[in-house]
Amino acid sequence: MIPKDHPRYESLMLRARIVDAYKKGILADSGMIAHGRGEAFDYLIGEKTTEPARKAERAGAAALLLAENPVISVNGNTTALAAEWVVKLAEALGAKVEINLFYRTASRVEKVGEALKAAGAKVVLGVENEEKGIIEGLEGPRARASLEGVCSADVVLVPLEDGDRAEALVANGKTVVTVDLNPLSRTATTSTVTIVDNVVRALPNLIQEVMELKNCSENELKGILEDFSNDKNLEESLEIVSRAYTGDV
Ligand code: PTJ
Repeated sequence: MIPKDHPRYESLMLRARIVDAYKKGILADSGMIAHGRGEAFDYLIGEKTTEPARKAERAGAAALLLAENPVISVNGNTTALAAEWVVKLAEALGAKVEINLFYRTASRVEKVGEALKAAGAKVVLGVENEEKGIIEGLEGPRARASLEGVCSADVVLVPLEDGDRAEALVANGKTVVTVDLNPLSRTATTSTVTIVDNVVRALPNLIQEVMELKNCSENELKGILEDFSNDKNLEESLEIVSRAYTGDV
């Protein structure tokens, strides 16, 4: 039991969810390590949504609203921390939800699917008994994707994605929106729009942006996307990280 007045209450609660998801078979063991890396970067940006993150969330929402076939690709960590937000965002966008696991096992796919359904998802792609598609340029289970989901998507939201897969998705002509607290990761630097924010804040913020932008014209949405530079935005996030030691974040 974590006392509510603990100064690191929020962070400890997220840890507890991660550990619980691991015990339930939703999270990969490496998912705990990935979470620790995320925690460290989150600490450095002040554990809040920064200005550049907010700009990226707006650009990401514009990209997803412009999509003809938007897909939210979900792994163990995202399910553990933000399953309800994934479902709400998918509803707001009319997007598909697909399970794509880096450490794929039939049992984890089943458990992640159950958790997404418990959070309100009606249809979940990427499950075991589905016809398999392939992301060109990747090999093994990591290459697997759903034919009606990621394979035919024009815009994919991939929170906490592995670098190889993010690169392959971009190479396959997809617009890739990612959420990654590490602005130096290969995923962050190769994606079209990188949101350097914790997935627990980024997904609710994306929903808010989608609601605010959904009546914009196609040209207005394209304008938001064209004005966004991922490289510049990552530089701004890195600047915030480097100011952290002065306590000035
Ligand atoms: O569930 P699976 O099998 O698909 O596995 C998922 C993980 C995340 C274990 C797998 O994709 C992996 O090993 O990822 P990496 O290469 O460790 O990358 C994870 C990235 O997510 C790192 O750059 C972390 O900084 C970042 N990250 C971790 N937690 C969060 C985060 N970014 C946003 N919000 C978080 N809560």
